[in-house]
Amino acid sequence: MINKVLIANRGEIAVRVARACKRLGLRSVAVYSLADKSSEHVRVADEVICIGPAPAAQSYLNSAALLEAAKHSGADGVHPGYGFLAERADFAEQVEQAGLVWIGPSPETMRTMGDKVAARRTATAANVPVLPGSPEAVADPVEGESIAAEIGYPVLVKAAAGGGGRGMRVVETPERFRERFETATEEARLAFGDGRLYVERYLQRPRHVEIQILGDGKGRTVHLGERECSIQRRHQKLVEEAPSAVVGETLRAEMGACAVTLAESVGYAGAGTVEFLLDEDGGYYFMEMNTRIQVEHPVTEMVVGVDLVAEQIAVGAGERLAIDSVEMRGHAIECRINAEHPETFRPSPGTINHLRWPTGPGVRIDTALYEGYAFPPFYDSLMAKLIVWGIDRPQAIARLERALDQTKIEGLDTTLDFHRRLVGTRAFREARLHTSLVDEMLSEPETDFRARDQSEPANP
Ligand code: MV4
Repeated sequence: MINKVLIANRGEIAVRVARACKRLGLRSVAVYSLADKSSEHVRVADEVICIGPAPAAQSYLNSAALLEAAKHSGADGVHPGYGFLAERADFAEQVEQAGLVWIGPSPETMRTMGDKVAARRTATAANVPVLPGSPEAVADPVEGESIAAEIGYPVLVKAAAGGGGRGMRVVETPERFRERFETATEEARLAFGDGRLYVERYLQRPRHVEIQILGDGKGRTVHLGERECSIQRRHQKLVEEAPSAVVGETLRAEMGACAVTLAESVGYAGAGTVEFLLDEDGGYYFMEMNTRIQVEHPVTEMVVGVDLVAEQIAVGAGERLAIDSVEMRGHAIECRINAEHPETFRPSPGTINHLRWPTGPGVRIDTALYEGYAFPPFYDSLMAKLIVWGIDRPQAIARLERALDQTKIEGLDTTLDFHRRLVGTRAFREARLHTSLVDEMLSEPETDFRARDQSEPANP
């Protein structure tokens, strides 16, 4: 049902998708902007088409140019990667109306999950735990305040059209409710053209744990375990791992069943992620569902041995899922290596004048970098993902330390030094992770984040 895949993306994920196409015996078409003529993703695809100038709005977000490229190349499937148009239901609809296969769930499912109020309603209907909150968007601050009083403070007001933290405000006390509600409404209107808000009990320092699912839309859905994604800064994940140190077999089975039930309730076809917040008492609560392949999918691949992108394409092509259930084996950790300053995280584009990658058992690099490449300033700053696997978490950490030491990227600032520091902290080694950890590490380096005890062997 698919012979040729148009990859509507760039960088490492476009390279990743092209490789999966090759493995499946499908032809791939890369698209590129004028800033990306010499990008690696253009070199690994079977065919290439220029779709416009450097700014994403005129290239990778230009749906008309992408559809034209698909038509011109004779592609019959479109893989969106992550970011850009990956979660735009309207684009998915245009792809299907052009007679092409959208490699992802239906536009209707994307629309439901893209509206956080509808997603919460769907989760509630599927008996998936949600935090106490408003069942629908609240009409005005008065209604919001009365719901907040029932829930108890602190509460969080969140944009229905949101995600990624925009249009979100913590409210500590009733006196502050109206003001915070109004600023969040304005922010959401400005960012999304939709000011609707809902209210939830606010969890302080939660863990972010997400379940990977695959569905074929033909009656089979499986979960592939969880990823721990708590190590982030300003809603940008920096390190992800699988499994989570706090998720045992029972909790995994429970959260996995919730994710599968939710996916089945919308006839989910493709790869998806159900995000949960975990509190300190082992409670878990639905947060959002992402209808795309995610940056951090490799940690799941490393512990379950499934090629998620290949499965995603196969299901898109109309095949039934061949996977019954999976077992997680060992432990995987991913570090996102960004072209950013390791302390301020300021973007740092530039030319890679020296590059050396680590090698060895259980080491994987997903990247589109090469020596001499001028890393462009126009798109996101992810340069590479360093993924390690070990039989258990301590071995994975030992391999990660060695791999980070072996890696050399010269010519621009990178987050490598952040990762080297993070893996040495006691909080990380003891897996005491939560969503405020990085902020605390950067603001109070003397407390819990001093280097580990020197008596601890570096490579157990
Ligand atoms: C929350 C929360 C605490 N309580 N909801 C962040 C982005 C958006 N997807 C939802 N987010 C959060 N929702 C309740 N009821 C804390 C966050 C949150 C967060 C979640 C996951 C990873 C990092 C985060 C950083 C700050 C806030």
